[in-house]
Amino acid sequence: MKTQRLFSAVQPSGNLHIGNYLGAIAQWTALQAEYDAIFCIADLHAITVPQDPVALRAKTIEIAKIYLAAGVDPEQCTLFAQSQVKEHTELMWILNTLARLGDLEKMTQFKDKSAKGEKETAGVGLFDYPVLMAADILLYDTAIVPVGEDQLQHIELARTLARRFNDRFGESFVVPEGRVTRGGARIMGLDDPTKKMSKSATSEYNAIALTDTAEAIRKKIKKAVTDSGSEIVYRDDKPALKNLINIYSLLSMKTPESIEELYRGRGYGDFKTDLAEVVIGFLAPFQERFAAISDEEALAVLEAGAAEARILATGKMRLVRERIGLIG
Ligand code: ATP
Ligand code: LTN
Repeated sequence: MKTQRLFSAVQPSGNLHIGNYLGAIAQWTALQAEYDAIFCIADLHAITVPQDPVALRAKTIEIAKIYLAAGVDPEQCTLFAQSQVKEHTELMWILNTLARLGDLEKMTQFKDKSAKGEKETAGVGLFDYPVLMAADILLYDTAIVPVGEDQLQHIELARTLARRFNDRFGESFVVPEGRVTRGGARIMGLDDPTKKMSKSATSEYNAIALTDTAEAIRKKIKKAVTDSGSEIVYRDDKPALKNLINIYSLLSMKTPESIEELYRGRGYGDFKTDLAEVVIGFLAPFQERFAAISDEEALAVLEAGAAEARILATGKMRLVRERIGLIG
């Protein structure tokens, strides 16, 4: 009997990359047997920046297929798109009345994404984004939220809002905890090891997408920046190499030390050639499964998942409305 709830989501805002996989999705598949897991495609979060309607719909279905191909198992968990369950936005409004401007102004993601010094033109949705994320989490009495490190600040806000609501209206929400993996929590960009690998990076050489061809992967790894020197060492003062060894290690199950050992006396060339093959070999079975799932199949999984989620969400909102004194 699974007793604790797990919730997580990814936005359908670009191509999912190995950072998303190693930071978030790999944890999901490892934990779904142990927790009562709900996985969501955060399409309402994606529209906080402009999206083409046709592309957004296609991307949402693609992400569902990626989840399934990566091993998210609808027999063991619930999977749906955020916009299919209207209670997410309803709870967001209520949490908005508890969130403070000061809470949101601290958020690094907002500061990064609203072009610097251009607060006047940044969207309100982008600013309010963490409150919608808090609603996603709190709606389902979530205990743990497996994510990459960049999302911990948002989870902290969900914790604050849960406590604020509970203090004011009585125990209503579980205070959730973020969970990051060792090693995979922050995969850095291949073109710039000082910034995290990101879906919305401008350079195509920043990230390896889960759906990249073998040829594209070889090219990206060849072009990946490296540090000065020529030895293959896993050290903080060699951030580019450390990131590449980290990816090698996580995808091959070899420790960073054994990788250092393997390439002792050999240069970056050999290391990069092998790393490309490790990534390609890891992604091949995933890509095969991905290609075998139809859009219709993915949509059916989402519809069934949404039906399950709606039952939980309507129950929770009934309690929330009553606590606040709303008559609706
Ligand atoms: P963007 O950079 O466009 O905001 P993203 O690549 O960060 O997009 P999200 O949808 O924001 O993607 O993140 C989905 C999940 O993947 C989150 O749990 C996030 O923490 C995790 N994640 C994102 N980038 C990385 C990364 N470079 N390393 C590890 N985990 C990551
Ligand atoms: N904001 C998250 C995606 C997201 C999420 C959530 C993650 C939306 N709702 C709830 C965990 C729990 C991101 O990765 N950009």
